[in-house]
Amino acid sequence: MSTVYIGLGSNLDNPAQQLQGAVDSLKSLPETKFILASSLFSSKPMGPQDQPDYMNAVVCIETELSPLALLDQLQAIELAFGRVRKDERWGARVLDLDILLIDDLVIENERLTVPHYGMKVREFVIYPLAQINPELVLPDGSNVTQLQEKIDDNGLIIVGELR
Ligand code: ROI
Repeated sequence: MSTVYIGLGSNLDNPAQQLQGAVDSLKSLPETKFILASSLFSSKPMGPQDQPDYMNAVVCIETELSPLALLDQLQAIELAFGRVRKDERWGARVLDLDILLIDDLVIENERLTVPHYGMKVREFVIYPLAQINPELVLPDGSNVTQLQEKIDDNGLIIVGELR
């Protein structure tokens, strides 16, 4: 059994509804127990600014799925919920599900990098993570609450709760 943290993000097609739909799907993953979800956070886009604000959240699950089997499941959920019509926006995903952490594992292969690249400097990952587990320590020994204290919130706000 592995404890896994997953980052959720959306900025298109009713982002709050996308994230709730994703949580509903995560709750019915095989061989998996849903542990808890952070609040729903609104965040300013990282990267190109000519796009809508994001909704972000982090969830914790316990799973018997292997890392790549879990990745397959998450990519299937992204496809089912996330895709917009090709003529609207090429390749745009309205739902991103990122594996952030799997126990203390460090994984670097073609399909999957864990811990998630860049998570330590993204307020929309670290704040929700610190909310659901302030004691959490990353494989490199850094504590999530200490990371949070170092990162500007960049206007991040709690706008609701996930069911
Ligand atoms: N910015 C925010 N605030 N939230 C995201 O989930 C997010 N995802 C992305 C990029 C484009 C990096 N910016 C983001 O993929």
